Amino acid sequence: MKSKIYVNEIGYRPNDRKVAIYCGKDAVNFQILDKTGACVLQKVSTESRYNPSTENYEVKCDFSEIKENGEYIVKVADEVSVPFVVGEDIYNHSVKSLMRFFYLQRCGTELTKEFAGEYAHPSCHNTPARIYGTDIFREVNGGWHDAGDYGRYIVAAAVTLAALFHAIENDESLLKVDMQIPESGQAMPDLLTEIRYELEWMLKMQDEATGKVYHKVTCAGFCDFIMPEYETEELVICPFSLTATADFAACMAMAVKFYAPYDKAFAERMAEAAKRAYAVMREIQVPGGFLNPEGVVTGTYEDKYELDEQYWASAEMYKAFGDELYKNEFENYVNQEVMHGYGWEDVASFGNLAYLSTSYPTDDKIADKLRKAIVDKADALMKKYEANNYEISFDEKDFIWGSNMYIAENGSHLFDAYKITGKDEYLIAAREHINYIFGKNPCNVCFITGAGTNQVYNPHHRPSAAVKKAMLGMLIGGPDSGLHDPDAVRDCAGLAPALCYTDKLLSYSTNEVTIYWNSALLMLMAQVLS
Ligand code: G3I
Ligand code: 9MR
Ligand code: ZN
Repeated sequence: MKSKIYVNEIGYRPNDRKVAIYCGKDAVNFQILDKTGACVLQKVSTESRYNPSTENYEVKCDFSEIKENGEYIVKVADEVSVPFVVGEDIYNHSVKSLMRFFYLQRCGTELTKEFAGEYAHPSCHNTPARIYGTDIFREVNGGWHDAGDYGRYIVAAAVTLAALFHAIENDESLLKVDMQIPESGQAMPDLLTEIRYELEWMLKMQDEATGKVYHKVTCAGFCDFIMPEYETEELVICPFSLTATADFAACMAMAVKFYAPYDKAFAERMAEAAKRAYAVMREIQVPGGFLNPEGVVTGTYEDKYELDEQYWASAEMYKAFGDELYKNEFENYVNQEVMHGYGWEDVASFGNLAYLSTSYPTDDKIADKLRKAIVDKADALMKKYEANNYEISFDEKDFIWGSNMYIAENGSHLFDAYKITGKDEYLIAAREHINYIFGKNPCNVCFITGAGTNQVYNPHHRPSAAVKKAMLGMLIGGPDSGLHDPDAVRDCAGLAPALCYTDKLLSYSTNEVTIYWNSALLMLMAQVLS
């Protein structure tokens, strides 16, 4: 539905802030109508303000006083918003579908109709994989397909699981969600069962002899829009990388405590794997980091800055095992320039959380320094948030590939500051990032497939394309002003940064999905909605 009024298309919880954005040059009178068409609130918007990200003027229509459950629309003159709901449980369905996505991405196993519906498929990618440049083959079946493609990448896997673990830490009720997976009903909560599916694959990607971890397993190139069992080219395991090995160590260390109560032997295997990876990660020094070897053209997750991964690993190792060595190494990394973030590329923020939450002794000065850096970062984000009409901590330069993940990530940074300072303003700002993703954005679309009124219909996701129906519960990448694919160039050239989004199957730079975008959103939702 074309409209100039943008709202969270799912809705708002009764006591949350509620703002709609109207696109126009002047302040307006706006009304909130209930389901019967009766006007339940009439107000004047804020003054209009120019927005460099949209190259347009917008005003805010704040209707936070509406707290009664029900269905509503916002009306400005003849223009109406899509209908939305006010209710306490509005996010339950989305959370469940965001979680079920991981099951539907399972590789190396049959997905049956009963659990996967139209996305059912026989087992895939289960031939032995060639270790690049050798005649050695290795069984690395399992795990989740990374994204719209069928590759499996350690860096992406590790940050996905880290975010999911933080989601659980912040909202234990996620462990009670019936994900409707084949294992549902067993003693282990569904989400932990699903995460274990990825962990078991990651363990297979560690070399027994050295403890080093292979960067990824994919075919040499990307396949067409086919179901996974039809991608039958040889699988190639790419060389070890420092980022993969460090992230692997961090992730395995984190996982231990979640599984120890259910399966001690599995937890011990992971502890051992983490220690072995950590011990050798620094030996894998390749100038410039991992790059695709000759002949392989799939995703690289290339990353020139590898210190943040080591920083994160040392913090998780200390938190999990308490050895002085890990503490000393972390405290050494603190004095160096590391990249903070919760994305695949910059991971140091995970390290901060680990150090600040360990039950082993920490250095007060270092802990204070970390807390100050977290609050400073959030304050910088707050400035952007206040300046942005859509109430996201972005300026016009921030709309890059996977912008929706950075939206979620920034929300988590704001939440971190809330936890440290207790100041509600950070929490309120963090929640606005969720409203943006669910439809309060200038693209006028709910960025989670299958949710809202203005939906994403053509995600760059092979099973969705093969079945000709968008799978539910996938956070798509969102606007990317870099115009990194031909469809984005064709549809978005000349558009303002925040509008560089196109719902085209071939627009992988704006309309793809990934496991770590879903997990970033789940982490934020668990933090600020529970
Ligand atoms: O970090 C720079 C930033 O400093 C700069 O201002 C900005 C300007 O464009 O670029 C930033 O780098 C971008 C980087 O993502 C940041 O995350 C690159 O331009 C952009 O090309 C890069 O995109 C990555 C893409 O792979 C291409 O490498 C995405 O983040 C990443 O999510 C994506 O991952 C792919 C996998 O390789 C394969 N599977 C699908 C998956 C999703 O598209
Ligand atoms: O489908 C691929 C997607 O998962 C990647 O993120 C993207 C960038 O690496 O590449 C996509 O594959 C395209 C390839 O790069 C160029 N030819 C068309 C492919 C499918 O759109
Ligand atoms: Zn597969």
